[in-house]
Amino acid sequence: MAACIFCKIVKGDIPSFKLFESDKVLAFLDIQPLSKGHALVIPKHHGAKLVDIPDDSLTELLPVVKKLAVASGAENYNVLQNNGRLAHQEVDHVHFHMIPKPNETEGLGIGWPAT
Ligand code: DGP
Repeated sequence: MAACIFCKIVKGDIPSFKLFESDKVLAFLDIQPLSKGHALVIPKHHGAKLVDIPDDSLTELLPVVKKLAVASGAENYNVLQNNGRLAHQEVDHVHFHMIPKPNETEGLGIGWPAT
């Protein structure tokens, strides 16, 4: 979709710090991180909400979220996926947030990239 920010990131028209890439999935650092290592995992196929994404793309997303959670080194993290404005979705291209919750003793980011 031409006007979609995340489609532009997929095409390389907007730069991003890529963490993982496959035929169907891209992961990159969030530009407005809530913590160090805050990552976004998206299907390359454009769809605004979860229900718009083909199952074969969806099934590839969660293992990548898991891979990034492990690579972050965080023992504590949130995985979020917002759908619609009332649910705080700002970018209308499906994305999973993987948000490490660092404590004072654990290091973060050492595992990037997660390939
Ligand atoms: P949400 O509220 O769930 O739609 O979160 C959208 C996230 O996307 C938000 O945390 C900021 C991030 N974001 C928006 N534009 C860009 C961008 O151009 N590059 C990157 N890396 N992240 C972006």
